[in-house]
Amino acid sequence: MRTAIIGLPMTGKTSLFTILTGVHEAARVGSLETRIGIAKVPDPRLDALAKIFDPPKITQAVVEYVDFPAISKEALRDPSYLASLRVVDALAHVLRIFEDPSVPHEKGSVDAARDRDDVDMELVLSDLVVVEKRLERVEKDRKKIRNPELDQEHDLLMRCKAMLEENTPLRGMTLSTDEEKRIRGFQFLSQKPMLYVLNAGEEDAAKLAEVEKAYREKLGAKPGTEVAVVCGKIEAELAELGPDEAKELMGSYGLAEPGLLRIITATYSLLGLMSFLTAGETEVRAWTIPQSSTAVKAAGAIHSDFEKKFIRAEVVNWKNLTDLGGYPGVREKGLLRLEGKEYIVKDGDVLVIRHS
Ligand SMILES: Nc1nc2c(ncn2[C@@H]2O[C@H](COP(=O)(O)OP(=O)(O)OP(=O)(O)O)[C@@H](O)[C@H]2O)c(=O)[nH]1
Ligand SMILES: [Mg+2]
Repeated sequence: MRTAIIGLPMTGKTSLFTILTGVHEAARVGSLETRIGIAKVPDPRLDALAKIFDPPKITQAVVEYVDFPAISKEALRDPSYLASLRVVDALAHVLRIFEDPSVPHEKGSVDAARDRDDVDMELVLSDLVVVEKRLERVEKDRKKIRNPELDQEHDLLMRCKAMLEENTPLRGMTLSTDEEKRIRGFQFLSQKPMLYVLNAGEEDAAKLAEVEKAYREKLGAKPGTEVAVVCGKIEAELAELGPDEAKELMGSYGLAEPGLLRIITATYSLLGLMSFLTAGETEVRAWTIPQSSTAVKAAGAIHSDFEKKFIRAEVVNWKNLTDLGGYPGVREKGLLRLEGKEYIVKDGDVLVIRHS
């Protein structure tokens, strides 16, 4: 799972990257390279389980973030910039809402809705170029041979074109499973799920929830999008501190919860993800899978062999397992269930996969 952090110059992209990955690099303002970092998904359930199983290893789920150079018309014509943007699963667009005269704003004033629309339009235009090029090719081919496949592709591309020409991102498009497959190869930028990250000033630190609510209304609910807010500058500083110091500083700013948690939660919800857990004497671990995944798919996330040789899954809710102090307790209470391949895994399920 990889999310690209994009946005106009000096909006707080690198600050967000630091918040998420804990990797700090102050000297990169205006940098033209992309950087990949790993965010560990905070999960208190792991700590609770570790208390019971006392394993040498605790492994959090991870999500990858890429710090992209500022987005612009030029960048979106650069083949290598485009290529690395096309392969990500989601986009996080950093919108500046902090006022600070010492930080220049490319457009001269702070206006999140305008910046959102401008960047979305650039994504739309870049997709339109791809659609038109492909349509030209398909139309040529259709003159040579009759092929229902080509006709279907033509119709689908015409639908994309109509949407894009109305300046509507493809995120809002309703697609059948077949169309979804057909369209996937184009890796359209305006089709990628979009997280709008509002970068607020330190004066907003104590009321981030209110700020987020106000901006949700201002930006309007759009399909395939989510909104989250961070306090870029101070939260990036926090990312470098140890947990105790960070907590103290958070308290002094009035920050209720770490930005990492808010962004990850929003990313999970945007991408329809959830976590299940595994717990034993050697390792306690969280795994990320799409919501509504079956037990056999969850087994495959652990190991492809487990998916092929799946027999059954032993399932128990993490809270029951920790409340009752381990497996003997849940067995005694009859809370450990045996489930088959088609069982729909729930967030917080602890699984043991039985395989041949
Ligand atoms: N006052 C204030 N300044 C901020 C905030 N977030 C970022 N900045 C400042 O804005 C400048 C740019 O921040 P970065 O995180 O480097 O922004 P960026 O989008 O990565 O910038 P480029 O990569 O150069 O496009 C830095 O000087 C930050 O200290 C904020 O919440 N409040
Ligand atoms: Mg940067």
